[in-house]
Amino acid sequence: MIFDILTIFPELLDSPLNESILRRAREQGQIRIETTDIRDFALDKHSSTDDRPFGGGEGMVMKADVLQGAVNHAREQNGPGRVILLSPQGRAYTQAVAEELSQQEHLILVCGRYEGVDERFRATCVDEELSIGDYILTGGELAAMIIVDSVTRLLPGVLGCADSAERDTFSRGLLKHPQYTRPRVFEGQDIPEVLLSGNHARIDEFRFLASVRQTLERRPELLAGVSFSAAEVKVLKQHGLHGQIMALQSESA
Ligand code: 9D3
Repeated sequence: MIFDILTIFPELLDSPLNESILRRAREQGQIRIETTDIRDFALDKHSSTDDRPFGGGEGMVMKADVLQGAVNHAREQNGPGRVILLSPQGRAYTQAVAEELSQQEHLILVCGRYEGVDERFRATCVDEELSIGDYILTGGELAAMIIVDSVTRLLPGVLGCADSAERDTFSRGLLKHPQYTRPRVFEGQDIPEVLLSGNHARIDEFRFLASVRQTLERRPELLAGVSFSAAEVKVLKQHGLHGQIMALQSESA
């Protein structure tokens, strides 16, 4: 998979792309990441990448002609690709979108800065606009890193079995249960007794209930999309949790 990242601050991307799993995926050739400095495609003697908005007002707008030059360069280098603009106006990025993007061969990620990009660039060159959440960043670069990180770990062979993608928080829509390691007692707090029992059926049930309780407390809206087996429903009923969950699931239906 090829990620082309178009930015006016290519150095901002260096350290996240050169450590840990992303570094290994690059070294093993599972991903290729190329950064393009948008400024290299500026057309005037000052190398401008932005200009004042028609109609007046605060802030600067990234120039459509310059951005188009950078996108065309990425296409010439690496072939056609899906052009994604990172912006606060985008569709919400989720694990489902990550899974969809992981099926593509070439993503061209365009990082905005300033107040935004010229609407005609969006209309003619952009396939999809994505936001990573409802908070304000200084630009799209860190959002692009989040997309590279979350898509890369879904590619076949990138994760070892120890960190397999299916066992994660979002794979079944519940938050992960709390975990413990040595020392057994920390700050006067012992670990739950059941974890020392060696009874794996009891441990699985304890962890399942801890996941459900944690999700109810912190992210109840996630429970709307979770389905439970008959055996799980029985456990939820035994612990008085079934009613609450049914209420959350029917709210959204
Ligand atoms: C004053 C209006 N702001 C729009 C909500 C202006 C503005 C704020 C921040 C324009 C650009 C930015 C920079 N942010 C991004 O480029 C960005 C972003 C974000 O701020 N939040 C969540 N996802 C993303 S993806 C790109």
